[in-house]
Amino acid sequence: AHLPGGAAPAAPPPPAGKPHSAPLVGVIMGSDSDLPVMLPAARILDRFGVPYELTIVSAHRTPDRLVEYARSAAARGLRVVVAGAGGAAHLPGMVAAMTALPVIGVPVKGSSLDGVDSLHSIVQMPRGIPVATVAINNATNAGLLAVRILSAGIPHLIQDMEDYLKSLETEVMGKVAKMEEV
Ligand code: RP5
Repeated sequence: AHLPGGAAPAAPPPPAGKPHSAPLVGVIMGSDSDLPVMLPAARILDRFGVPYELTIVSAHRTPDRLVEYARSAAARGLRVVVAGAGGAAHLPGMVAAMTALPVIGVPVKGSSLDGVDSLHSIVQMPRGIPVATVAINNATNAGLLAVRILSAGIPHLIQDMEDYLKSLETEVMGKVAKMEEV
């Protein structure tokens, strides 16, 4: 796995003889405390031979890194982002707002509220910006869903989706202009 901006956590080396290839999936999480929950996603991608990167991107603590990561994801060659977070779990939704790539959210169970807080934060995305949400702590399903999405790739749809996101932004900015006239 590629690990932008940090030392490698427990990701295994690529299988012997396998050519080094650019990551297709970004597996990100809000904190290093999420790693034990998120590692099964990486293990699934290993199993299918899908190259990925694994790193920490905190919506709250590293907001600039979040913007840079999400905005550059598609251009860097990623095709799916798997984002795990706990508590007020903004990470998957904010990434989805800043990339046209599919984003899979993993609600991470914290020390209180049994992870229902994370689940509700991630699953209740308002219309327009979808996050495919798996069950609490189920990073295995996130990895599997990423593989399924990759298996159905139609490149021009990424551009079409970027255009759609732009149209949402334009629509809201029109409303901002109107509200400022009130
Ligand atoms: C979130 O806050 C992380 O995704 C993590 O699940 C939770 C707690 O983070 P730590 O206090 O353990 O770093 O941002």
